[in-house]
Amino acid sequence: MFGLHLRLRLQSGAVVHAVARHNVHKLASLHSVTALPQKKMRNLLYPLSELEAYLHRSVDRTQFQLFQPSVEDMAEAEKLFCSSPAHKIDYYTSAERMEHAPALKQPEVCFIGRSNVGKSSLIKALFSLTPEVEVRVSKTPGHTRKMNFFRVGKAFTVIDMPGYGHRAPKDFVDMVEPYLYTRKNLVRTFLLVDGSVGLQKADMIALEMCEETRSPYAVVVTKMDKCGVGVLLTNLLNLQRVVETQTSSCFPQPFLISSLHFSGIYLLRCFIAHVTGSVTLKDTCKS
Ligand SMILES: Nc1nc2c(ncn2[C@@H]2O[C@H](COP(=O)(O)OP(=O)(O)OP(=O)(O)O)[C@@H](O)[C@H]2O)c(=O)[nH]1
Ligand SMILES: [Mg+2]
Repeated sequence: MFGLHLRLRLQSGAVVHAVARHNVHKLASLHSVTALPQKKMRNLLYPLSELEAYLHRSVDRTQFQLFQPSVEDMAEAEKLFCSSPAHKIDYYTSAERMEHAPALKQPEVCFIGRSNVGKSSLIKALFSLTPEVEVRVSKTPGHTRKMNFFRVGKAFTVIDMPGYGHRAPKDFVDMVEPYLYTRKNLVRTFLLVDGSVGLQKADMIALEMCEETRSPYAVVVTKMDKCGVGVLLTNLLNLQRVVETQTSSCFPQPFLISSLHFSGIYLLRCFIAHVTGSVTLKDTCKS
């Protein structure tokens, strides 16, 4: 009933317009997700709340529920990810050094993480309602070698970063660190961690670097489709413990995603729209 009600409310506007395009993935938009059975829909929209069922009663759940906007709010946010003549989403430029970074005024969000963790795939999934925006992904680690800037109309900019770790560009530190420390309009950094392997040593170094910059960041747990619930929960709880005990600028709620199955993509779109000030949510904690 809830899904039907929502679908009716989504009948107008950019969401439906985007779905009508040929090469848009069938799960790219909320419109198609709300047509799914309730449980499947919840899995895709609020992946963390689904995992909660497996947690022991003694585990504190409050940090998993900090950001749980309504589906209507997610739909508002989703409109920002649909390109139109008045709101163009496009690849803007690439930079190898901070000095080459474009002088843009819009708020920025950037994605960092180990090579192959799924940064470019996540950005591709976020922009899946605008498939003409080309975001290159690859099986080979170290594929993204520059900072790639994508403009989302006049609302905000998304930056795909080169990875660190195996086969990463040697100058990752020269490129990304200065950006994180000095970029004035950077409103959120997303640190990606592979859900199937959990926090690695290189991730801990990145986490410390994010802490040092003192600017807000959030952790995104990727590839949740690749591992079983047991492994995912173990890695997630370990991450929670680290965030709780060793960080002060990290958003306490991790974002769980699968760029392959679109789990968590709608929620992350909404969080990005929220932190960049592009939408005013009615309620950040209502599901
Ligand atoms: N199963 C699964 N595979 C994924 C997911 N996200 C990314 N991948 C795969 O992981 C590989 C690396 O993805 P990329 O998005 O290119 O990774 P990256 O972090 O941008 O890598 P670099 O640019 O090398 O730093 C590709 O083969 C993707 O198809 C996911 O959610 N699930
Ligand atoms: Mg990449």
